[in-house]
Amino acid sequence: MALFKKLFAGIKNNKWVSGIAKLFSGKSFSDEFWDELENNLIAGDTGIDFTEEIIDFLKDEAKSKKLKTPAELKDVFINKIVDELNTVKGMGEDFKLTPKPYVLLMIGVNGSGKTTSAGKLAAKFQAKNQRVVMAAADTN
Ligand SMILES: Nc1nc2c(ncn2[C@@H]2O[C@H](COP(=O)(O)OP(=O)(O)OP(=O)(O)O)[C@@H](O)[C@H]2O)c(=O)[nH]1
Ligand SMILES: [Mg+2]
Repeated sequence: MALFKKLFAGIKNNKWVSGIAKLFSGKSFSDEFWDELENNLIAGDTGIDFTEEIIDFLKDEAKSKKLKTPAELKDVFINKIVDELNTVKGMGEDFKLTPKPYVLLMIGVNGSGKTTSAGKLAAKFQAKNQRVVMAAADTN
């Protein structure tokens, strides 16, 4: 759980996170609340299938637990995301940067964020005094 505390502490000032937090401070479960939540999740890369799963799950929880306000649903929402993150293989584990040279291969469809993620990783490694070399390649 320490990982998620760190993760949430690191992103608490993020615009997207504060938008979601604001949404969950709303007064009622209006259609607007569910629409806004759906839009925010999709904009936050949650993916259409998982977004639908979250919304359906939260609607069921709100109904079965007779919740009246989004604030009462906030912890249920957070736990749902944390449970999903916990299913990701290697979640929370550090990269083991051995043996040297340590090679990371980024593969993905066009525009899926490879270069951005490579840049973020390179910055992290450099901050730990690792030397980073980047190389790009393409299929033909
Ligand atoms: N929402 C969101 N956008 C991202 C993320 N990472 C990258 N982007 C944006 O997605 C767009 C494409 O990112 P790139 O890093 O250029 O993707 P790429 O896979 O290297 O793209 P190609 O080299 O063209 O295949 C840019 O506008 C990025 O700002 C992310 O984690 N979330
Ligand atoms: Mg790229």
